[in-house]
Amino acid sequence: MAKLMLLTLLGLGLALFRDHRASYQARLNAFGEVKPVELPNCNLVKGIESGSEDLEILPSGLAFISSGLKYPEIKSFEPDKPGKILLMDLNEEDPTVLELKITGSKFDHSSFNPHGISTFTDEDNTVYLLVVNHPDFKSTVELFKFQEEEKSLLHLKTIRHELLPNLNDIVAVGPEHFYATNDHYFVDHYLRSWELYLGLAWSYVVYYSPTEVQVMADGFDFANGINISPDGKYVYIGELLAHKIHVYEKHANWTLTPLKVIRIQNILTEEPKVTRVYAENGTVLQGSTVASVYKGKLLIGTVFQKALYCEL
Ligand SMILES: [Ca+2]
Repeated sequence: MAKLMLLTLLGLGLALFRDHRASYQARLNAFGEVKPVELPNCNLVKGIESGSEDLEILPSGLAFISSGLKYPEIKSFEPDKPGKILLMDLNEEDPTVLELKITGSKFDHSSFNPHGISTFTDEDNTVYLLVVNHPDFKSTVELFKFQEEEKSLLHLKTIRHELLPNLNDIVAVGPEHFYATNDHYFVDHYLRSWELYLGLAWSYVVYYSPTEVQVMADGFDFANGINISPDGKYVYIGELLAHKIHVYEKHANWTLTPLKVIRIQNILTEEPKVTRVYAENGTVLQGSTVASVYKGKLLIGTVFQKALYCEL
């Protein structure tokens, strides 16, 4: 009898495992095919070989690029080198990248592992760069002041908080104020794997300021990129494994109200909800994560590899 019970439980477990495996593969879009969509004039950005996971372009055309992310189970072409922040001036004819020097005595450069980034420009035109960092695979936000003349970043502060345990991306709404995505609920590596595999959708978004830290949205199946509309009224959150982009209304007290969900589907039909401007099967770019536009040009970044600059 005990053996029968054990076998039944084993059978049930295997069935559950198989069901979850199928849905896990669908969530990852593991067997999705990429039909190429080409742009007429694309060039790989010289000097980016080990990732450009996130980037942001200032209205002046200066682009910050986060490069060299090391993440469990993700390939790194420079495993022994710290990550870096690159600067690219998109006003140049054939723009190249320059590594920004980091100054400030309290910053440990050797463990720098930059992920999502965001800028905030003050009333006096001071540009702050906020960077998600994973020193020793932990999560912090590093606050820098951009010094354009010196082409450097002055490190001002490291922000850590118990509600910021698994940071992916941030969007700054003040010099020390931001919304951030936590892409997992658990910190433990083993529990994180199960959380993802079972599709628990416990990932969440936090508002941080020096005086208030609060979960503002939750229930995501891997909350990933986050951004804000140019008028500052709406916050967009990418839900990676559900293939959705959520649009939230931002209120004066920083709370978020869900407005609508854009599903990334029917992309190649007559009436797409989203237009695909560029697609490629991995021979040029692998694992693209981010793209932004400046004066008719498109800059595309990748998790661990190169970056591409195209005319739209
Ligand atoms: Ca970002």
